[in-house]
Amino acid sequence: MADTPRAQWSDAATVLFIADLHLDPGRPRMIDAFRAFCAGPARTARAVYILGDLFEVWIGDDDDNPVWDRVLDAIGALSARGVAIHFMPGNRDFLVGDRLLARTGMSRLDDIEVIGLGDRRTLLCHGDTLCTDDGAYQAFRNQVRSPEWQQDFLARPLAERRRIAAGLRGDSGDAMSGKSAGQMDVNANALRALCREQVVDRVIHGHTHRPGHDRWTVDGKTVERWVLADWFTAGSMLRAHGGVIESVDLGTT
Ligand code: LP5
Ligand code: MN
Repeated sequence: MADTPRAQWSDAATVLFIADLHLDPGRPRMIDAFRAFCAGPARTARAVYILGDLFEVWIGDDDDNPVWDRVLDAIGALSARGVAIHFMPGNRDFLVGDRLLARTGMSRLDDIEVIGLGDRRTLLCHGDTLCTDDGAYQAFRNQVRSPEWQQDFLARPLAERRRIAAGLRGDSGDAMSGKSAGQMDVNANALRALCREQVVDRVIHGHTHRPGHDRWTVDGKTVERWVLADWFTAGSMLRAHGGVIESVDLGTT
């Protein structure tokens, strides 16, 4: 028997989904694009779901880079207007903590969430856990998601955390150049197993940076999948409204 979804949105509500923005102090135009999203289309929504990698790297809520104020203030202003903003951690920003959530008014999602969109049970995840052919990444993930490791990392000075994160980005880039595209994509069996376990008719995820919309057969039933686009060259979102989901290109500012 399927669990009751944590949230249920009627077809009359507008619900938005974004992921993989990779906001970075070195890419101010995308920070502007995100602020424009918060001050524009997001205001028309009842809820916004951020499905991971909002930040290029998040090294702790005490990061004092003033650029983050521009991002966090925009989110705070949106939630102050009554839009429910949900944050799911990705592989770049799993260190987002309670301080940032309190400041912005966002609520934290689990790594796997099922919501009701109209009469469709919709599973939300970042997407990295479905990349089961990437054993090196999954081992890395297990390590950095352990509370002990996180406590140790967060206790280090900011400058040292910045250096470690930059080193990991380099190591990850080197590792990825030795992996095939298929190995870094979602594993079909993992996706089907999750759909079966969670009894869903729809999946929305990001992480792979391969936006698309396709259909899967799971035990004879059709499951619809949407993969969110990244924000490397332009903003992008999925909008659910009136029983329909559409992909919307937000452009740049
Ligand atoms: O992010 P993306 O899409 O480029 O690549 C991911 C996987 N890489 C990662 C690593 C991050 O990019 C590194 C930055 C994270 C910063 C987090 C905040 C700071 C905390 C510091 C944490 C130590 O997620 C990549 C996948 C790819 O997606 C596709 O799915 O392939 O995975 C890797 O490249 C991982 C490597 O295969 C193995 C790890 C290399 C690093 C080894 C150092 C081990 C040190 C352990 C520290 C405790
Ligand atoms: Mn990711």
